[in-house]
Amino acid sequence: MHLIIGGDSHFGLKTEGIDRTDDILDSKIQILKYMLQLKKEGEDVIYLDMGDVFHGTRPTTEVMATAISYYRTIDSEGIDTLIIAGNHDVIDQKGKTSALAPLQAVGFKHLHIYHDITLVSFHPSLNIVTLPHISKAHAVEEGFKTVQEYIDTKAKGIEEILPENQINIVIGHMNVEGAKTGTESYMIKGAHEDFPQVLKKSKKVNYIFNGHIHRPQVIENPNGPPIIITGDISTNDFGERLDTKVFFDLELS
Ligand SMILES: [Mn+2]
Repeated sequence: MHLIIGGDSHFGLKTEGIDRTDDILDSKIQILKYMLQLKKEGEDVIYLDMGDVFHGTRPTTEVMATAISYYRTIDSEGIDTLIIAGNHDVIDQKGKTSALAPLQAVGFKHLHIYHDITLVSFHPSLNIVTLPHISKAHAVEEGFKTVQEYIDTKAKGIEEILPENQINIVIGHMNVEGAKTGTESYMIKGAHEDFPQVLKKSKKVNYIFNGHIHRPQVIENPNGPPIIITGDISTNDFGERLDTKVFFDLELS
């Protein structure tokens, strides 16, 4: 079983007025080709898409069509894809979800989109905790004063029910203390919440992957697994011109 992990596509991004859809799609297609090769070799593949699929909450019809067409190809190959909403996707308004709503409405069989903190068990002994960006409106609707309070409470409840002796993976779109940022201006947008301590320190968590921060890096985490920051998949601005962009392949036996 291979988990392919990458995030922060930012479909719809313009850099200095230049439309970046083609560059972003090129990077996404590299991931797709890699997954198709694994499938061809008879491997099981799950794609974890780490948030900020779209750069803005109102993507143009062209941008949306590009994204739908991309995820349709993956879906038709029978590859399960989990997307967690990022701060750029989410609409901070009561009753609204995110720019991902049209993708969800297509009704792809293998595409799963998460706007809340949940525990997903896809395969026996493999569990994935989703930590998407949570808006203020969402937290208030759930009866919390702050988003951090909601995240910490919900994360605590999930940590308690995490099965022992299974593979438990957390995927987040949060701030991570100690991370070096390259493109702050893209990230800050309505997102000030920290990765919940309870999951950072949990002895039951085997792997932590986190999007949101655009510079790929590994953050030491003395009481839990290292936090792998997946970064954005293509160079988003000139401040990142020297960065190497990556996606991850986690092979589980
Ligand atoms: Mn981002």
